[in-house]
Amino acid sequence: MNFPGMTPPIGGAPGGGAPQGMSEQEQAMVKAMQSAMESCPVKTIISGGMGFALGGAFGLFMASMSYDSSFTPQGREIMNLPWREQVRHGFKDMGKRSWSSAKNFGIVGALFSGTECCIEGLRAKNDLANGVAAGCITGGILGAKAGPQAAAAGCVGFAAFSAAIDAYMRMPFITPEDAAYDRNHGPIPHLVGDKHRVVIDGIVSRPLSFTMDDLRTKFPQHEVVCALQCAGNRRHTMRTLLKEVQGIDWMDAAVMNCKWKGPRLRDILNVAGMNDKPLSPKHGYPVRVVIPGIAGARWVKWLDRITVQQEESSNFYEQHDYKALPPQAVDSKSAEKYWDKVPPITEIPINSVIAIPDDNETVKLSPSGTIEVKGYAVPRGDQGPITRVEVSTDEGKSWFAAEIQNKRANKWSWVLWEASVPMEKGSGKKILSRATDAGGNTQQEHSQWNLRGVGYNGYGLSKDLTVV
Ligand SMILES: Nc1nc2c(c(=O)[nH]1)N[C@H]1C(S)=C(S)[C@@H](COP(=O)(O)O)O[C@H]1N2
Ligand SMILES: [Mo]
Repeated sequence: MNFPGMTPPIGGAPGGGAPQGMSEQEQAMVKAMQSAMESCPVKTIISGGMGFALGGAFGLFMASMSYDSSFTPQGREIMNLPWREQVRHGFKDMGKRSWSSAKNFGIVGALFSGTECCIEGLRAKNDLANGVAAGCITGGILGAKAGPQAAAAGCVGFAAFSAAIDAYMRMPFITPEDAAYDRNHGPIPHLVGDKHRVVIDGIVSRPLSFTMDDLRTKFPQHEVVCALQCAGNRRHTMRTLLKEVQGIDWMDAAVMNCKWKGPRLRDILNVAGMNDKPLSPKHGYPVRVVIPGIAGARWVKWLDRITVQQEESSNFYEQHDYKALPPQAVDSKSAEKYWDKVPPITEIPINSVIAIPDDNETVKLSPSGTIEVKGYAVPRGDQGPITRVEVSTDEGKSWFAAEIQNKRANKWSWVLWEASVPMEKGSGKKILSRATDAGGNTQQEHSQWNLRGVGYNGYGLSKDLTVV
């Protein structure tokens, strides 16, 4: 596993252009972010680096409460944490340290989440406003006994507080750019946004050309949260579990779940933003195609031309790569006769991956004999959201339901999940995961081997574990 950034792939790409790897530090950061995903909001906040805003909100909250319980000293301690410093050093043990103070917020937390739940039911929708409203009500109730003014301040303070929690908690669901994989068949062009144009030609009545400004201002702008996944995601598992394949040795993280923004192709075109920021050169600046549910290879970056035509593109990556060849194609030579008989990959199949624990790790059983397992799952095409993730610690004989964490999940996005599952002590142990989506697609133990190692979606696997 590797998550949610990536493992630097080994080996070159056909057509040149090695993909960008993550530094060790970046990978550590990704791991750390993952542990920050753990559910306690306070823990998350403290690790969050919401910095000034959060400190302020927290201060307001604390000040508004005539709430002299044992958490006051901890509250002070929380406010004194050097946020940025902490973030830089990773969240993990900070999470532990703040856990005890987190527990002291039990009442507040219960009240808060109860309120949020109700509001969510009423609004039948989960967005930032719910958290804010719940925060306001919680803060108001807590402050009420100190009078109307305190109640109002409590409302504002706690609402800000919960907005900050929410915003931060969402980070892992949305992959930040610096944790996102990138894949380039050639060198990254460093284009000048103001000079760039996208041409529309082919069988159109009037060929057109648009500037980036046109794309942003002449068409309604749309946003979509969805997973972008390389068709070669998990190729490493296919190669090691089934048989050698050709292609970059992607581990489990050639995937990112981001927010994309821009005009619809239907409204003439395309996309200009990623996670509320302009695209970076490696992700296609100034404009790329965004096709939710479809393999990354089709998300053309540095887009400069859309040609409307009646036949498939003759582009190399459309015709001579990114196809799931039949198993009879065992090498480049025997593959030749299949390229024009097999359709290009569009949808990527449903998948799940175990991020924690990692292969070869030693894990300690909890007093009740369970271990914590975490990962991601992506639906097939547009058939999400993921409705079920199950985990097995006995080679697939029995399965335990994992908890899906993202209420914001949609039909194209990934979900992050976690499970607490019983496990026997010993070495050479493995854990499996399997996901099901709203379309009823589910993972099988293995997927069919193909020469290019695309679309691997056998059970999520963490192996060679030592359980103590
Ligand atoms: N112009 C161009 N677009 C491209 C590619 C490329 O090499 N050139 N690679 C494709 C592939 S194979 C993938 S998986 C995605 C990766 O997008 P990312 O680099 O933003 O992760 O971009 C696609 N778009
Ligand atoms: Mo890809």
